[in-house]
Amino acid sequence: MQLMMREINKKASVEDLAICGGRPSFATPLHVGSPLVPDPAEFLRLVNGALERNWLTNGGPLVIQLEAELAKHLNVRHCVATCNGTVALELAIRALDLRGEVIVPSFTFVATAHALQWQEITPIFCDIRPDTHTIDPEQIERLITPRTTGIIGVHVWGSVCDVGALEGIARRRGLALLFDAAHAFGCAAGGRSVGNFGDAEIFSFHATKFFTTVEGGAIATNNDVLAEKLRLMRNFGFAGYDRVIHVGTNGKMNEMCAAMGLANLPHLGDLVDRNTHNHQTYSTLLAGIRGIRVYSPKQERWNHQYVALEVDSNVTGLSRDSLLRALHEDGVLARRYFYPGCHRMEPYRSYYPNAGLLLPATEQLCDRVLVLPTGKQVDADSIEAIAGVIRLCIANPERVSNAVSRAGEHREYQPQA
Ligand code: T4K
Repeated sequence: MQLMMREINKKASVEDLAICGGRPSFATPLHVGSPLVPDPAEFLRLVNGALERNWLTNGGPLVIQLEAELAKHLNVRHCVATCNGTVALELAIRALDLRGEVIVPSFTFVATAHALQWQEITPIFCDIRPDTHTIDPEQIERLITPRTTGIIGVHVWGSVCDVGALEGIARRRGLALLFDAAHAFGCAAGGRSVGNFGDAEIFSFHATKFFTTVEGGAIATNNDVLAEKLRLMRNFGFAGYDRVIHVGTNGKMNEMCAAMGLANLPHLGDLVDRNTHNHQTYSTLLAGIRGIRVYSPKQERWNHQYVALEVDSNVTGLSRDSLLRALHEDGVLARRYFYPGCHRMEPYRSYYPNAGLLLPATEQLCDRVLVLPTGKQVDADSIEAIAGVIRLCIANPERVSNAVSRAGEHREYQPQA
C-alpha cells in the first residue's frame, strides 16, 4: 500500500499554529479518511471483462461473485449486495415488516433515522452508553410501547453493540432486531463476525468506508426466507422476465461497483494494519493530555477505521469546536461526527423538540467528539504533526480561543474542480 508524500510544517510554539498566524501544517488538507483505491490494473481487468460481456448490471457475474466472497469473508449464509447502505437499510426495514415505532440511537449518521422516517415509521431515539458510544440496552425497555416493532442497533465506529443484551430484549419482547453495521465490516465480538447478529445486518460500502465499492452496500443474514425476500425486493419484485411477485425497488449493485469491491477485497488486511498502526500512534502521542481520550472499543476484532477523540472542555478549558477550527486552519480536516445528533436535525427536531432531555449521553458526546484523519493517507510523521497541533492548542486554551473568536466565519472545505 503506497503512502502519499506530504510536505509537513511542524510546530514548536503556539505562535506557529495557523489559527495564530503561522503556516499551516499541511498545505494540502488532510481529510478524515481516504478511499481504499485498488490496483488499477486489477480493477480495469475486471471492468474490461464486464465491457466485453456487455453485461453492466442486473445481477451480473461480478456482483454474484462479490456476494459469494463477502458471505465467505463474513462467515454468513447470505449477503445481498445493494446500490448503497441507505437502500440496504430501507430494504431490510421493509423486509422485516417494521412499522409503527422502531427504537434507534440518535448518535448515528442521519441515514439510520431517515431510512425509517422515509417509510413513515417513527424513530424513537434511545440514548447511548458513554463508554461504548452504542445504544444503551437498559433504556430500550422503557421506550417499548404497543406500537414498537423493532430495534436498530448501530455499531458506531465499528464498536460492536451489546448484542447479547439486545438479542435478549428482542426475543423477550417479540421485536425484530436489525443492525446498522455501516462502520463495522471486518469486526467481530463474542466469537462471531459482524454480519451474523440479529435478524440481519446492513453494511455501507461508500468510498469513505473500510471496504468500498465506490457506492454500495449489502444486507447480511442467516435467514434463508428473509434473504430470498430481500433479493426480490431489491429488483422490483421480479421473479422472472415478466412475473412480479412482491413490491420492490431498484436497489441493485452494478458491475463497475462490484469490480471495485472484488479488486479491493484482498487488500483489507493491509488497511487494517495501517489503521491499527495509526490508531496506536495517535493513542501514544495523545496519552497524558488531560481531558482528551482516544476512543478504543474492547472487542475481539476491530477494523480501526475511525479515530474518534473525546474532548472534555471542562478539563481542557478549550471547546471541541475551537480545537476543530484550529485543526482546520492547520489543514487537518477533522470532523465532528455525528453532531448535533439526529434528534437535532430535521424533521426530528421539529417533531420532538424536547428529545434531548432523554438523551444526556448523546448530547454530551455530540459536543465532545472529533474524528481525526486516518487510512493510507497518513503516516507516523503526519500523526505526530496533528498530535503536535492538538497538544499546543490544549496547552494554550485562552490564546487559541481568542484567536478563534478573531478569525471570523468558519468556511467548509470544498473539493477543487
Ligand atoms: N449508517 C451509517 C452509520 C453511516 O455512517 C452511513 C454512511 C450510512 C448508514 C449510509 O450508507 P451510504 O448510503 O452512504 O452507503 C460520509 C459518507 O457519505 C457516508 O457514507 C457515511 N455514512 C458518513 C459517515 O460519511 P460525509 O458527509 O462525511 O461525506 P464527505 O463527502 O464529507 O466525505 C467524508 C470525508 O472523506 C471527507 O473528509 C473527504 C473524504 N473523501 C470523500 C469522498 C466521497 C475522499 O477523500 N474521497 C471521496 O471520494 O458523509
